[in-house]
Amino acid sequence: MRGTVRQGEDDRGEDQRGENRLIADLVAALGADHVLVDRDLTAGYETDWTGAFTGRAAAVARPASTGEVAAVLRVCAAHGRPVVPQGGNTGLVGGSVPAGAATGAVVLSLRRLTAIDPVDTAAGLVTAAAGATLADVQTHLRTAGYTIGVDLAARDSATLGGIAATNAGGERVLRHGMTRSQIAGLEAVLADGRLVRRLSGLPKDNVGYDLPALLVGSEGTLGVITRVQLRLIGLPRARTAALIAMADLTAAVNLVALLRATVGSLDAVELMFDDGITLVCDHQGLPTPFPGRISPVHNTPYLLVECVGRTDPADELATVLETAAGVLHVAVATTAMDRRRLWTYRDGHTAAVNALGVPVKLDVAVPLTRITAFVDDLPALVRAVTPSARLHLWGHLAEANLHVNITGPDRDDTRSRETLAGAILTRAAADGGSIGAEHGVGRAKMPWIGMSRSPDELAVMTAVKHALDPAGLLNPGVLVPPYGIGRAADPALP
Ligand code: FAD
Ligand code: 2HG
Ligand code: ZN
Repeated sequence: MRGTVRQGEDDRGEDQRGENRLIADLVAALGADHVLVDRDLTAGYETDWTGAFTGRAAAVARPASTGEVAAVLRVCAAHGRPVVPQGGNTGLVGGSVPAGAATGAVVLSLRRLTAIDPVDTAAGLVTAAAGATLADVQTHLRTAGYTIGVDLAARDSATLGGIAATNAGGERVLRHGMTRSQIAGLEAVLADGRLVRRLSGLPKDNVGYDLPALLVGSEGTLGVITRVQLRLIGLPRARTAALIAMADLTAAVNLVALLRATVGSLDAVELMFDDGITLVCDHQGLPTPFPGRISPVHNTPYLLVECVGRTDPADELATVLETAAGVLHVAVATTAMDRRRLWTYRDGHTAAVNALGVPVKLDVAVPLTRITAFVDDLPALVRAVTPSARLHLWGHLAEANLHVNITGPDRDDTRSRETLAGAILTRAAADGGSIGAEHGVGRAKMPWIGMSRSPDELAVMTAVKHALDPAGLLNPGVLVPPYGIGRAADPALP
């Protein structure tokens, strides 16, 4: 008995010495100021934006260059220590924090890599370090008369590296596609410190596998992105936004098709509902866009449509809206201030929902032909699991992407939360949809990944992961089952 206790003490002593050596090697690589171990300093890196995922980190490493990122990864590889890359920590699927299989990992924060290169107008590109925020890049470009085709409400904190790593969608996908289609190149460091750099800026460079495309959307599991090169878009001279209250969701879906077919300047079509707008108004102390509720009975759907062009697109949009079926009310905004006011109703949803408690957060795609039936059936699906739960719905209608948030179940009521998620994701998959439309899989969607990817596809993903990160150190538990040091072997391994 005493021997066993002593053995346990020996193990703990050895663990502590190992921990000390890891920290000492990280400090040797970055300096003591940029290796955080004090709980007060690490806490903000250990819990995700929603508050649903949390775990202790061995340390937070804050490199300031690609070379320092490589040094951190070499130290972690030598110690067999998992690494969780982190940008702005605005991710919504728990992939940016050291939770679950990544507990005890080193959080590798990219936030000190903030350099943005001068705009390359000849090539039509901008290159920036991974830790630059989307808002900083947008501001940098605006002064030169450009923008990029990615935009989302977390722009002030979300980083280019995080946006690339999650292949973020956002509010401009209709015209510009998701992040992957806007990335011209990138630089990344692999788990063992090797570098992949594809930043030539050449539009034609067709030599071999498209490694940047593979790293985009890899959620920190294949490499740490250190630089991102994006295609520029000329800043539109004129913009018009319109908030449109619709008779019902079917009319809204039909209007999307009509706008797509007839309004060349169409840039965004976002979906909200009356109760979501009311929630945002209550949360931010705003007036409702139209006086009172549109309908005392129905939860009226709204479209927020934006058009952009060299000349004012307002007339083009108005002409279509005047005769479109199911349009109840329209508020048009042409000035920057009025447009911002309308977008606040849209962009305020995530924060307003989080203020009610940690939501069950789902991000599905459902074919537009089935979306009305899916939305109609949701309240009963939710009630069947948690009668008192509150359902919040909004999304990117042109991409058939619905954000389904449910508040009510306690953060620790894992059973209700997983039953709810399972029921809704099963329905989305049965309708030919996706369980993860734009936020990624992270830790949150791992139990259901098999609903959207076949066993063969999952085996190929696992093989790719093993090829790039054989020790399984990068973001374990995300996208493929964890394997490697101290973990059960992955049964999917050959
Ligand atoms: P983090 O949250 O830090 O990380 C996200 C994932 O990427 C993690 O798995 C992490 O390990 C990995 N990662 C981060 N940086 C790197 C790197 N340099 N190299 C390798 N891996 C890395 N998402 C959308 O798609 N569309 C939206 O409309 C949208 N709106 C949002 C609105 C709000 C209010 C919030 C809070 C979030 C929203 N998101 C949206 C989710 C989130 O903002 C995006 O996924 C964003 O791209 C994450 O960027 P980040 O820098 O915060 O990454
Ligand atoms: C959005 O489009 C974001 O608002 C966040 O993707 C969605 O909070 C959410 O569920
Ligand atoms: Zn979204």
